Amino acid sequence: SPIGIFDSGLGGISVLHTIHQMMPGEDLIYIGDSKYNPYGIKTKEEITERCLKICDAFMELGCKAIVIACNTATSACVPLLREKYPIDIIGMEPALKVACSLGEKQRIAVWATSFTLKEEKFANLMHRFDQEHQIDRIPCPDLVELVEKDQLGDTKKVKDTLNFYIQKDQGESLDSIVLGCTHFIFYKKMLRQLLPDSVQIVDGNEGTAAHLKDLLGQKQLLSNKKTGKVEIKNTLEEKVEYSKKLFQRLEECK
Ligand code: DGN
Repeated sequence: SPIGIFDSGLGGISVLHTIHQMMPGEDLIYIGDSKYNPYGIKTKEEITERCLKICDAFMELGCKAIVIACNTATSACVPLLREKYPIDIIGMEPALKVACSLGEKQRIAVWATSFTLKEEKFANLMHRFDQEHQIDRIPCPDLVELVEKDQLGDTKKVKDTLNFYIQKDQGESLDSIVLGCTHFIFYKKMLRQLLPDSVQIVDGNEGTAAHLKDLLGQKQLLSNKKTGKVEIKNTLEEKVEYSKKLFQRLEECK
């Protein structure tokens, strides 16, 4: 049976790609909720309602696990989803732990949606690390919008926006930036060019995929096929082609 993966729109395509790379034999179904994007400025109740709809759809499709490829949706309702559904629900959170493991007294900027940064889940995560490290929260709503609007090129607008967020935390003295929103992964290469070499860029995609593989392995639910099917859906029909193009783009630069 397949693994269901979803996000508020296109960001989760980067997670879909990482999972496909790590577990090529699995059948994957992706649902992007672009019709209701962005989640980042909605209420917890609104986000939860969308997540329930999507997870119901995955259950009907007979999924063996669900990955919430969205930090915002995870902060809103992961405990509730875990209670409601009988299969493994894998969530995402900003990879602060990875960033803090890079050295002592790290200066870290966490880029995410304002929702993720405001929620209790993140406050608890911060609390585990902010005694020893300096952690800045940077909400980056414009980056989500740029991705949703197909603005992935190396344009002035994209660079200006990235530079704006870099300047917000004085790029030079930083040790790392945590990409705590799956949409931002598409700008990783460009960010690399804009940032000094000393600044690491950290994200949670690999960790999430590895965790999923572990859980399925423990339950002997891993597929033994060589190549799985990747199906990409979106609640906005006109975004399906663009989503496939994004996936293809990641395939080509691996
Ligand atoms: N991609 C989502 C995340 O990881 O938080 C959020 C995007 C959004 O809906 N604002």
